[in-house]
Amino acid sequence: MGVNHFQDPAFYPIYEKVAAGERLSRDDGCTLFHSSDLLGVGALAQRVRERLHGRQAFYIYNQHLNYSNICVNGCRFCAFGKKQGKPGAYEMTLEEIFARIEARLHEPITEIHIVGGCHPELPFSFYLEMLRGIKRLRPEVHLQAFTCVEIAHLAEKAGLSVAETLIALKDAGLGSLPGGGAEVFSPRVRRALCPEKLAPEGWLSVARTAHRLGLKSNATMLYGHLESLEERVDHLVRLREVQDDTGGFQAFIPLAFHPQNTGLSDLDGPSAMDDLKTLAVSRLMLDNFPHIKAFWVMLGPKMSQISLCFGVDDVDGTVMEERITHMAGATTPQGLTRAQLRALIREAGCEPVERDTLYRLVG
Ligand code: V47
Repeated sequence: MGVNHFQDPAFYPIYEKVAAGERLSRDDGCTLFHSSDLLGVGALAQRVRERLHGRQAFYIYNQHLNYSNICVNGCRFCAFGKKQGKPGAYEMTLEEIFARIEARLHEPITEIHIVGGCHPELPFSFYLEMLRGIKRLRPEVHLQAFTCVEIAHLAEKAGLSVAETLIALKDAGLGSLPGGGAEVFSPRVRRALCPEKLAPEGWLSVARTAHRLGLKSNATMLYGHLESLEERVDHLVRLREVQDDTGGFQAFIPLAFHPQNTGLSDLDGPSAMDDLKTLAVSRLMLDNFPHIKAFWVMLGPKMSQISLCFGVDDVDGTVMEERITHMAGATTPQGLTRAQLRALIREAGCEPVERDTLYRLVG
């Protein structure tokens, strides 16, 4: 890749920085987002991706478990969360949860990804029992459970500090935190979309505490709704600052907004150009994040495959049952097999690598 590669002359100084391994500024992030030179942004992001991971592309054999959608927050972008007692609200009992795990004991699952709403009543003991019970059934599995938002909620309900809550969950089997609930940190957007939800400072503080206690976590950004491109860059910069301090984030996952059945159903959601550009700019801005993940459930397997040429090095996993995106209109399958994931990666010219949650190689 040379300087002549770019349609957009504003990319030349950015190219020099990327080639030298220098950090990009907020202005660079905005320049990249505002440009229509998608292939130029992609080429820059691929340079970083290949420096970090060569041709490797990661996937995991995982199971998603959305134990309850009952939630006190009422976020306008969410079709999953329901107020207690309202149509569509559900909560699994511990027995139902364990039955879901038992049903797939014969599969070589290495991670169970557990996310739910902020339930007004479930006691803290329910969450501890859930983790302990799953660990009894599958001692070897890694439990990636509860977003920073759920952790802060559990702490408040239990009358514990965030650190005490995380320590108790860790003792019960928690292995790491998924990246959900960050949405977009802009106060303007949050006032419009999710005023009840844990504020950005709270989300970042839970992540910092988890990292201090030795728990890794992921980070997300919900994009393609009311946020501006500058607000996206700000979100990335705030995550980058925390990562400079803690080093505890593993992957960043941009989440493509799905409008159906939400309070923003008049919107279209992000375009294909936007999906790819957001992944590529994330790779470029988050120079201290090891991995950029394309969550195929939201992007679709086809877009996830192409994203491997735009800075992405991870396509998540087998999943098999997902409710949050599907309740918001996703038409993607509920799961992909290992063979499908490997074929998708290979066809993009990458080498499929099965990983566990902590990016250790499996098999
Ligand atoms: O926190 C809610 C988002 C998140 C919608 O850490 C929506 O590896 C799109 O965080 N359209 C949950 N997104 C999913 C999540 C996740 C997924 C896969 C992997 C990982 C990881 C994390 O989904 C929520 C919220 O930010 N969300 N509603 C919607 N309508």
